[in-house]
Amino acid sequence: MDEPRIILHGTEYSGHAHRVVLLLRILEIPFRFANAPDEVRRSAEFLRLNPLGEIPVLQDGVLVLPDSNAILVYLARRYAPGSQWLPDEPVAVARVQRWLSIAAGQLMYGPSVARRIVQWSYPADHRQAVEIAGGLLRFMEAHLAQQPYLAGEEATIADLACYSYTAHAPEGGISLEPYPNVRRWLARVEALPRFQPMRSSPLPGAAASPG
Ligand SMILES: N[C@@H](CCC(=O)N[C@@H](CS)C(=O)NCC(=O)O)C(=O)O
Repeated sequence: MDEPRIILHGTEYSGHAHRVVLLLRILEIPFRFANAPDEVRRSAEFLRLNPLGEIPVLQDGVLVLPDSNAILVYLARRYAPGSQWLPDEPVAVARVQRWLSIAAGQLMYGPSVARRIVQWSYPADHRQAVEIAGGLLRFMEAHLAQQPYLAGEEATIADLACYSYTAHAPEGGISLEPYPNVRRWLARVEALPRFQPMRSSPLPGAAASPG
């Protein structure tokens, strides 16, 4: 069988990589997943792909593109132009961008960091991460009372960007029980075509890092 044109460097515990996997599967784009744990990310070969040493990185032919949200934007425009996943209309695309910013902001420094602390002993302040997560989840709960998806009536890359670390917040000691609208939204994302869950974290200390 031919090698797929697209390679996604990530790990199975990385929510940043998982959001890209979700879109690749929804759009039925063939790809190869290249596992890139800590030691790979520190290699000279990987640092040539992303000098920041972070996953995910997408390779599409000669294109090398790091950063999960940049990759979502690229894939939506390149492989699904004019689709619901990244609308053209100015206000609609700005609404999507708002949630991509939240995914790189409060979602990262709240639920994602809390999970890294609990599962992989990441050196950061758990209390602060829980506080950030609480503010975000309360906002999402109110927001999702008004609309089914984060950027409006249809699923977009905003939902994919925010799904993985929200769904796995309990692995960071953050309960989703108080947030029924958030849980209904997670179920909507899980009902999207070819949805595949992210692997649950191992017990604390079982792996060096999420990636
Ligand atoms: N802004 C980046 C952040 C990605 C990120 O934080 N990736 C983590 C793994 S989930 C990473 O590779 N961290 C560096 C490390 O752990 O060595 C993105 O959205 O892709």
